[in-house]
Amino acid sequence: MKTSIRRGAFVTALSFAAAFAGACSSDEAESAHRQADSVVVHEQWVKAADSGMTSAFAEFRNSADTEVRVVAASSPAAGWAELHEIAPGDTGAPVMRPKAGGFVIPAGGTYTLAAGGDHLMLMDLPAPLTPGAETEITLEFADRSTMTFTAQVRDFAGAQENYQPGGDSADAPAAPSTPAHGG
Ligand SMILES: [Cu+2]
Repeated sequence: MKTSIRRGAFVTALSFAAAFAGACSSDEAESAHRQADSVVVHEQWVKAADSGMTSAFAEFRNSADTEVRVVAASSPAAGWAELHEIAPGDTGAPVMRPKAGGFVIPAGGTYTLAAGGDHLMLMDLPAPLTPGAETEITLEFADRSTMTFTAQVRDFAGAQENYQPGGDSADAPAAPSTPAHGG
């Protein structure tokens, strides 16, 4: 698939970085390099859905020598979006929920979003997403840089996990270990 990536808000991010550079010494800002600039996306697609919510999947590759962190996502195809993981729920059955800390793409490494695992959740769809259509998805990184890519909508029967809204996962008891959930 041809990959289409647009770097968003470049001028805004530059001026933000300039204002930031003098005062901040955190790991996330130690380099003037924007996190979004070191990431490319492959194999991106969205599960077709008539309404409600659906999942988006992709593989991200980070060419930088430091990790980068995806902290938020948005899409014109969704009222809002979340970064999700799949984990054992209260009953032991797998549920999906917001992933604490976002998606960390290791230095020089990849991070894969796939059915049965981490994914982008597109919620409150304003219109059906039909197979063959395309939509844009924008990722925001920990340094507030952004990247936008185009993903194709595909028919897919999997990725049917129940949604368990987040907010208290940090306080939850340790989940029992379970075999990897296929999907
Ligand atoms: Cu989800």
